[in-house]
Amino acid sequence: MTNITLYGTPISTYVRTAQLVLSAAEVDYDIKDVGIFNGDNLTDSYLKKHPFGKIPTLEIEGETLYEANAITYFVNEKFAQGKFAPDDLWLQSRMYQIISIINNYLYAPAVSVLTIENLVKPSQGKEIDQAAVEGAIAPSKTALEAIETLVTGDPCLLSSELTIADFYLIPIFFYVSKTPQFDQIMTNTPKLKDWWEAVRSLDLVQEICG
Ligand SMILES: N[C@@H](CCC(=O)N[C@@H](CS)C(=O)NCC(=O)O)C(=O)O
Repeated sequence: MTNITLYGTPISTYVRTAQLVLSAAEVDYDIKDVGIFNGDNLTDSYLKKHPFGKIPTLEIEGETLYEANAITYFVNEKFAQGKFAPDDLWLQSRMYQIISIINNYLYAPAVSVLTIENLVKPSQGKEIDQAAVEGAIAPSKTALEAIETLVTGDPCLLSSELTIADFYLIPIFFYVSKTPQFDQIMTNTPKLKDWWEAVRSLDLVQEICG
């Protein structure tokens, strides 16, 4: 038992983002499973922690912290001396820009549609909504191409070191790279292709996503 608890199911990309920063910062924590397909996230007790019923939520120092953005910021500052955010103002701003693109433009088509339709629904015995899949290709491609223009690092997104932006994008790539539309949405993103080849086999990535 530790005094840090992460609520959420480890299949969630946002939970994995939190796990990546916690592990990279070598923080011991417990994970309490809160499922999203069985309604755990909408129970009264969980809604008291997170009024929007999303995962993850972190309990630490007697406080409850939700939103991956807040969790990754806190963990990075508290336990890693800020090393997972670039010092340079422009690179740090680019990091937040990539995170914002992921949250606002990539997650919905790439995770809520391509991942759920191709990888989750068949495992639940449900039919794939092909129209939804077709409709998610262009917005996924647009978001990835926008991120591509911001990649200045090697082998990581912004430098030679992992940042919180990598921790957001890795769990999404872990799923979307397994979908039949991956090649199609990645036609114009050679830097992201190289990035994914470099980071996918890192021990940290295998530990959390593998
Ligand atoms: N803005 C939230 C988003 C978190 C989020 O969307 N989590 C997904 C799982 S990856 C979830 O809780 N889905 C459940 C639902 O929407 O009912 C954050 O940054 O933490």
